[in-house]
Amino acid sequence: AGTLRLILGDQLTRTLPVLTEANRQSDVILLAEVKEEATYVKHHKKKIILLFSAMRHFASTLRQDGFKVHYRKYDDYDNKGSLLAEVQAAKAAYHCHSVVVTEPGEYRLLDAMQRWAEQLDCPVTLLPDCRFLSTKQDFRYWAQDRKILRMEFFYREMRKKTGILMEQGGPIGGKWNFDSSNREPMPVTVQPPAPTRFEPDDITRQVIALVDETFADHFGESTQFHYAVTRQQALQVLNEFIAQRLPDFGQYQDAMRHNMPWLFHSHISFYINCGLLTPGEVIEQAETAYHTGEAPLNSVEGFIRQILGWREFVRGYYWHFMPELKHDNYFNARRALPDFFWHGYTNMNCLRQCITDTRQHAYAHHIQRLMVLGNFALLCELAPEAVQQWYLLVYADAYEWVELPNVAGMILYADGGKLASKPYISSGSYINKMSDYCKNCGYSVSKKTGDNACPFNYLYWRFIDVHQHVLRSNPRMALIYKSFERMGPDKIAALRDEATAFLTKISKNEEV
Ligand code: DLZ
Repeated sequence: AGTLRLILGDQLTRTLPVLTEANRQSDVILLAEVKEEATYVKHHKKKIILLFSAMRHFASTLRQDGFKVHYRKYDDYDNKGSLLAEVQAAKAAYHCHSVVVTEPGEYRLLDAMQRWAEQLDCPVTLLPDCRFLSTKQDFRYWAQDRKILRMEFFYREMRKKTGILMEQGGPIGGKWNFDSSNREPMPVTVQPPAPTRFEPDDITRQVIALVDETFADHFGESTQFHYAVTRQQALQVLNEFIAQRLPDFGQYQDAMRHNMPWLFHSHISFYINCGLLTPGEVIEQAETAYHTGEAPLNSVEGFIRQILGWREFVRGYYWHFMPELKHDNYFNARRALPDFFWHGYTNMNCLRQCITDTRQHAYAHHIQRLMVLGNFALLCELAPEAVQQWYLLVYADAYEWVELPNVAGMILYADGGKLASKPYISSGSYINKMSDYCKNCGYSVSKKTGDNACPFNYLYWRFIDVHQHVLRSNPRMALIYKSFERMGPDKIAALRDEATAFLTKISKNEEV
């Protein structure tokens, strides 16, 4: 009898110690598709297809390499429905004397696993997740004496510690951050290359049929599934991104275009977050592209910052502030999610575009998530827990460790500014500058009030008005409050009335 080694659906990485330390003769590797994980929120159909198919492919490569694998399909007649029950059954079937698992990415599951040793009546070892370039402890140590936690400073420490994009002790190019060159709208003449696509093989087709049958009531479309489901395919996505899109990624990373979800983004968060790619190899390839002259520094630095800075930072922040983070609600926001967050039918073209992309692909890029959908959620004071759940289930790259800090901290400012230096709100003019959505919208982005005025305009000024007692003292809001003062009380009252009428409409799920 050996050790039972559990691999979760987002831990599909060969270099994890749970596998490198395994004894191929005596140990058993368990992967299990279970109801508990697939339905604790009603994940997007494509998210389930991606994970189940990637899990099945991963299991088959393990078998080819001589591991003893116990794989539980969702529709196996005696599937037990939970990870604990599957571990229990496999442990008994193979007479294992101990269980080893890589620590999970979510607090909920880690909390449950703390009780497993007692429930299983055997030693349960949690191994660290080495797919991050810093540890939870590193973050705690960095955070302990700081009043404010800003990604930018954490990121600089990471650059110094790893030597990535560094020369002679300083940042390559003389600056840590090149975002001032990374905010270009995308001219209509620019045509981004098509994303890398894979035709579903037999395994994926079986999973699609399973998901269509079993998760019909889950969010999103299962049609036209073309994501990578193996490490080899994920590497191809990475290589094609580096060669074809990274050079332009920087300047257009905040741009949005009607009916064009993919643009110059990498589309690899799916694969990094489920383990098919490691953050280290992705960063290395991007850095190499800079040194060989294939991509400019503003693109490479901006891309690497997302992984070496932001991804590491939010993960540290998550574990530092859980479980309280989940219940933070700085603005006391209570409104339910309007129904159109699920179906996408609204006359506001920007929201319609972003929700349609999300439904179709389980993907939207960061500015769609932050400055269209998130901006709207914050301005309308949608309840944080409902918004968090939405983001967690609709995106195929979302696990709570990455979703919650982004939503509670960055999008909703629900943590009162522990993560962001100001609420990320904007009127319609920002969306108009960065996209062609407004040109195709029935609302008029240039109108602040009156018939057809863009709701983002009056919602924005209402928010500035209603929350002035807490926001006015923020130096980053000073300019906005100067403009606000210049408006005068009549105009402010008119904006507030229109906003209130709009909020009443969405509370009643009337068409907007
Ligand atoms: C997201 C997900 C889904 C949909 N299904 C499974 C599953 O059936 N089996 C499994 O091991 N993992 C699944 N996952 C990923 C887990 O939810 C994830 O490991 C935890 O949320 C921790 O990040």
